[in-house]
Amino acid sequence: MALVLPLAVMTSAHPGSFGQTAAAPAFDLIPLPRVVEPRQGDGFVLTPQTVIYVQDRSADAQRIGQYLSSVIGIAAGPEPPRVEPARSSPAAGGIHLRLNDMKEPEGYELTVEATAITIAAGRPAGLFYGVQTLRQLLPALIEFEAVRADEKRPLRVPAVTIVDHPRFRWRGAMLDVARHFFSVDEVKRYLDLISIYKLNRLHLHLADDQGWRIEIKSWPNLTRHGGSTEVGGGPGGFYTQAQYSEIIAYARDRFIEIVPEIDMPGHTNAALASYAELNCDGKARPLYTGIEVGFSALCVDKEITYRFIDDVVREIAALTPSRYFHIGGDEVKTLTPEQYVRFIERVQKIVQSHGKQVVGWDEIAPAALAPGTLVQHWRPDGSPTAAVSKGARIVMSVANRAYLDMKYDNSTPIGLNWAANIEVRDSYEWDPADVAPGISESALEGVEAPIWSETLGSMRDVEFMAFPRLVAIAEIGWTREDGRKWEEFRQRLGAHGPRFTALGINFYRAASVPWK
Ligand code: TNX
Repeated sequence: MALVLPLAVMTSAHPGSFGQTAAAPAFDLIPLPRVVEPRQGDGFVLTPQTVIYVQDRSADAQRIGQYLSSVIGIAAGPEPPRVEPARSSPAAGGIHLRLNDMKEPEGYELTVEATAITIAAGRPAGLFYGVQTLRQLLPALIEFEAVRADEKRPLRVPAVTIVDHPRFRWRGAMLDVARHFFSVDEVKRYLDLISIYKLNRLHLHLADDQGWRIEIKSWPNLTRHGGSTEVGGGPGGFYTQAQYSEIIAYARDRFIEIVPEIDMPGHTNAALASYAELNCDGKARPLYTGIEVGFSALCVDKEITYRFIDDVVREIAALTPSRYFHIGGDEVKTLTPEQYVRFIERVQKIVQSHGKQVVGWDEIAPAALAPGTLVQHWRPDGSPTAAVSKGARIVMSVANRAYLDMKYDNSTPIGLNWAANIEVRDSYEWDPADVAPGISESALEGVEAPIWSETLGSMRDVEFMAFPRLVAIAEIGWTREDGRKWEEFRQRLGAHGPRFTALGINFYRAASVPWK
């Protein structure tokens, strides 16, 4: 019989359990869960007979069972564990996934005993996060496809009870596929990696001066011409609508929502190069492969501009389950403030007419924002107070903490440094609720770590900049603020070195982290 106590009781009865700095270092889990209670006994050993029992017949729950089976793979036996419907009287000796009446939408409880492992959650998302926690309780070697299965055994999971839910609803990463293009398989790999750390948004920056990366059937030259290059003059690329849908489905299976961004009115040279009529002077711009910003803008006083935007938003919105559509709005240097505000307000109406809510970079704050708009705060010297006072909610991506394209230090061979050099400690040791006066926890939708790709030409480059800083941001998004301490985090992070290696991640071996 599993010992499952309500969270409040557990927390108050064991005030020292949070963080687990002393005896058990929280089993090196990242993000750190709310409550980690080691239990008596030896824990659970996976064998070739271990079965995954899924109590709920929903497609989501079944998929999570299959996902867990594929994570374990052939580490426990000659075949991945079987996935079966739960029996009415719970069988001992298996891994049980079940839905209960837990209120926290992404919360879960994980119990490991000698006789069984149980993950219970109110919703499938919570089951998935419980599975990711269980994955981290298994040896890093399970991630290593090249290692012989018998070298991974015995697969022992320590006896423990974990009760957990996230701090923020929005725990995001952003990938700039415009400056350099990344293939569907590369995006899937990024999704795989971020899902291990319980991130639940991937914002795709789908258009910028250097490239248009998503097929728009009513404006085919956007990708045919506008998608044909990238920074440095490489061949670029784009996603067909079918490929975009494939990315969305892959993300959904990992409980990640894809948030599409079409940056406008600036950062639009690829569109202006593809269609002469979008320019005020009616002349197509040349394609652009440099890394300057701020020089391009749609012709905000021409009606065709809004027909164009309506078509683009309609086609993308129809493919996108997220309620959000990101309109960019950053770094416009060629319009008057009045032109800019009028543009944003008109585009907001278009986005709403297609059933979506606007997300924009913090420059959109002077416009009249509809309730429910999300403002992504990125400028270190800015303040989101104006946006908050209009009822917007904030996604915190402040560049001197959360930008993964910033160099670690002066010797980092790739990346930019206009906002800061960001060492791993800098990316961890800050509180999104304490970045600027006037925003508090309740105004925050969450955090997001963008990675801009001007200087990142390959997935290896992306991984080097994202790992381990993205893992630090993931913990900020999930773990209670009062449970985070750099001294303790760096130990847990060091323990993830072998897991990064097993996953083939090209990561930055920060000197400040005791890598195992
Ligand atoms: C600023 S952040 C930009 C991007 C650049 C990035 C480079 C933002 C909203 N705009 O266009 O790629 O800096 O760090």
